[in-house]
Amino acid sequence: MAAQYKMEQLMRWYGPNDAVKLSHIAQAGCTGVVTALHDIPVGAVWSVEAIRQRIDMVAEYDLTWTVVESLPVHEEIKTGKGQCAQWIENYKVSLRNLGACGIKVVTYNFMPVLDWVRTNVEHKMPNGAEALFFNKDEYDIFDLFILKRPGAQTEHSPERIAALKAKLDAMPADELARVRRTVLLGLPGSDIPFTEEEVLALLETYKDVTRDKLKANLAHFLNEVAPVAGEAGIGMAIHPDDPPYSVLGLSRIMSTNQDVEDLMAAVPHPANGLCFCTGSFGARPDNNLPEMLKKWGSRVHFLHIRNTKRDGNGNFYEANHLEGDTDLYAIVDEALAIMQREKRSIPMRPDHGHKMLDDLGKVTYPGYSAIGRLKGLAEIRGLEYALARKY
Ligand code: DNO
Repeated sequence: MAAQYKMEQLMRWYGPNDAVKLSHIAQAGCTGVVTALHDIPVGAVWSVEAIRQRIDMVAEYDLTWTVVESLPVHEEIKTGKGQCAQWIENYKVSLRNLGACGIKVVTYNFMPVLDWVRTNVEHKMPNGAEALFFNKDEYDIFDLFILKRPGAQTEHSPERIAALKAKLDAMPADELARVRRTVLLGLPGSDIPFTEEEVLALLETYKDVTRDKLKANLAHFLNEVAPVAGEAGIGMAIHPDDPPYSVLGLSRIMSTNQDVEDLMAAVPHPANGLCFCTGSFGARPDNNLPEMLKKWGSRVHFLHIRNTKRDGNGNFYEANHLEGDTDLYAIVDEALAIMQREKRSIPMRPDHGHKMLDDLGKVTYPGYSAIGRLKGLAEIRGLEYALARKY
């Protein structure tokens, strides 16, 4: 006997410009892709026509598209300012259109200004493969001396600022340029980084948005859209903060178990759920991932599986899937238990992977080269195959 319900194996695809082709994803053994209409400006409606066109494109390779990542949330929804109400109405229309086309899960995040942040997307592993890295000192150097964010100086001791300044002075120009370029990337599906001016202008709009206010704005958004999603047959899946702590002096509100608890209490609608990203939640030592997955299992609409290795000083790199701080054996075991209990398959994608082998010379989205993700997928698949015998 083996488990009846297994994870649905998907891979992210950035669309027709992605160096990783649909044929590659099909050859990896996936049944579908996770994608988004990245060309549509944030906030604008996704039409049925545009959604159908993408579904048909993917279907040519016998792949499905049922999980969106992301339907982005406009910054004015996060700040609760400007055209907030209009952007929420647009979001509802997009959800109805997506539901009418058979989409089942919509992933989004509520991270202010920047999506994910790293300081190096080409960190050399001892074996020559490349990993994504977040270095706290380098990030603070960017914040203090490149972005020169107002208020940043007050967040550190004078000793730390002096030490960081000394580190900055000793840094080769190309390394500094790499940090700047990488932190400003922050936009999935785009290779056009922000400028410092853009970031500072956006930060201004968050000036009076306290942590409680940001949480209230998220709850307001979800109270509006979750019923619409529910009617459209869609589960909303919020992506945790990455990294799961404050960036640019801004609050982040989806980093811990308590944050999940607050969100579920504020919006009990069953369409309000999680994209359980083991890499993002796992970058914090105080998050117990197997316990969190167990607790929120019925609200997990989508799984991102990857691993990180922390050093205790706020630095982490993305480790091989089975080698970081998170116990993926326990995670996959728990996912199998949830799926059998609830009689459903949870969509899953191997999140990120090292850049390796023939991919090393290619231009790919950071974290999203083909071979590293295929390796991760194969390992997760093997783990699930073995564990499924228990059920
Ligand atoms: C990074 C991704 C994120 C994620 C968004 C979801 O690799 O996991 O960019 O797609 O935060 O909205």
